[in-house]
Amino acid sequence: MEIHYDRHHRAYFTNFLNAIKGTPLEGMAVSEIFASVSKQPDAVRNNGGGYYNHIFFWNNLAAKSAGPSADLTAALTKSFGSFDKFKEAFGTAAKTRFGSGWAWLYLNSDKNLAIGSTPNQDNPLMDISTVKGTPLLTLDVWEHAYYLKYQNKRADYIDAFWNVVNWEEVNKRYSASLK
Ligand code: MN3
Repeated sequence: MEIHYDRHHRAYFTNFLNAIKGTPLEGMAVSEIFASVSKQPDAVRNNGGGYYNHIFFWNNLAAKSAGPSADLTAALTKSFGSFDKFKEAFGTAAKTRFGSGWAWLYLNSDKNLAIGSTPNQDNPLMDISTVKGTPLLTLDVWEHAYYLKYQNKRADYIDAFWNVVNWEEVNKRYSASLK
């Protein structure tokens, strides 16, 4: 985690700042940049995504994991059948993302919960993403996220993720996304 945070994440942050330096993007919110990222150089897409996705990921981790709120539980049940089925579907999205990328729980434009994954450092706020909406929960499935501890066992890393999900944060994101 220390290497992930202090080296990988820092590199995206530094490279993102360098990529937007002296351009109009410097004055824009990152969500605005993502909304038209298809018109930007790859350095903005990849490093901007790497910068944002990691912050979003750290904030949905906590030492102690409670659970989804009553409202979020009801919505998860409506969309996926049950909380366990949601975990299974999210896990499948994380396991089946070929190569490097991210798994997401997000709110789609119909205000329904959906699960998907993005390649590389793309995310659901980007205009070029096939998975679009308001992100609520994410898991980094780049090898750098798990290789030191789990080696090639991505599935074990995904199972362990459920012990450290910061549901309080996800609950807040969910209520905010409905407004
Ligand atoms: Mn990472």
